Amino acid sequence: THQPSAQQHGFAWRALDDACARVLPQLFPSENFFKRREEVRRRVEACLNNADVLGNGRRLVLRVFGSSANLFGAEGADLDMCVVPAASEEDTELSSPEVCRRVGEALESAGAKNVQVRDTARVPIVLFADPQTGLDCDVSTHNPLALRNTELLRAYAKIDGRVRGMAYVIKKWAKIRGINSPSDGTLSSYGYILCVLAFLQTVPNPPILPSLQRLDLDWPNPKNPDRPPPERVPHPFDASRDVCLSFHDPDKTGSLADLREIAGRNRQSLGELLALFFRHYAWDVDYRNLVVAPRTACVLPKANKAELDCWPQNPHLAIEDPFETHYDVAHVLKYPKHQLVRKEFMRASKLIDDAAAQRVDPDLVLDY
Ligand code: 3AT
Ligand code: MG
Repeated sequence: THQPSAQQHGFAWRALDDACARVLPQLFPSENFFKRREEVRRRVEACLNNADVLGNGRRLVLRVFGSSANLFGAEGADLDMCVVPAASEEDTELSSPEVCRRVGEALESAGAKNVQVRDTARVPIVLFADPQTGLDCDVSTHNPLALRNTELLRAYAKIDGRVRGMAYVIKKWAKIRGINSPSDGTLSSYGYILCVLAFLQTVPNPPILPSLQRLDLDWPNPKNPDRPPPERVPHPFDASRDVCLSFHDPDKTGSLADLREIAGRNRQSLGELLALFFRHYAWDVDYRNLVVAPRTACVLPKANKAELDCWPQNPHLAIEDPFETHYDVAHVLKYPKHQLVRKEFMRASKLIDDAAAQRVDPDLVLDY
């Protein structure tokens, strides 16, 4: 097909910028979003403590993770919550199916709707709808890595407005195109956000994002120049492994202004970045040989990953979890769903190229 000229691309990018400007204000949550969700969290926390789900009067705290806390949440998102013992030294068997079942019973007695207890899942979880607000909620009983990856995503979101802008548009696009449902074999929202982060680290020139996990090792720390290496802790579900939970948190290190200034040296617009994002995942990624890895800010060769079993050399998209480095967040994508997702990247990329060539607005179904 005819390749659009630079000037024609400019036209399509501006049209995408306009579409984003129309759509994003509808996607960003209202001011009440956090307040309403905090009320639900408190109510559920009180309910579980009243029912003494940890036993022997031990108190728990419910912590919010996922899109209600990572700055990538839209109004219709579910509320993801996780049980943490109030006294941190308590060695409660939180991952036991028993705690999960007691959570389910307590919620059922309190009138929660559609309670589903998944006590044999890797992360035991109870799904339900809050009776007062109708909000879809879930409570997992032991999920420290999800709490940590939520903090990581939140830190990235604060560095540059284009991070949130892109993630909201891609999440919405994936939902509309029907490719955002891990239970049907397509990618989770978390997976798409990791793809956006890896893209912003590696494709725009200069890069918009660093790897905060790498910066943790490299950033000068005047208070402690002889900092010990980051600590590795036992993996919460798998005693044979350990994980490193450190990352450079700009809020805690006072480096946010510096990171924003560095990101701002890149002047590419949201529309241009979206066009490049679709083209990158449609045509440029060597899916057979490479792993998308926001931990390192570069793509990793599948063949060099230590845990080879987890990284078969097939043409599927593979995404390394930032903390569970043996875990492929995209493992749910099996043939033919990986092709479906890849074809959607191609479709979007072609629509943008066609729109550029014909000077019409690209129809990514962004407006609705
Ligand atoms: P939505 O707005 O609900 O679509 P989300 O960011 O809340 O997006 P999910 O509900 O799919 O995403 O997942 C909730 C959180 O659970 C996000 C992340 O902290 C954690 N999580 C999800 N999938 C994985 C995974 N495969 N590995 C590790 N953590 C995960
Ligand atoms: Mg969620």
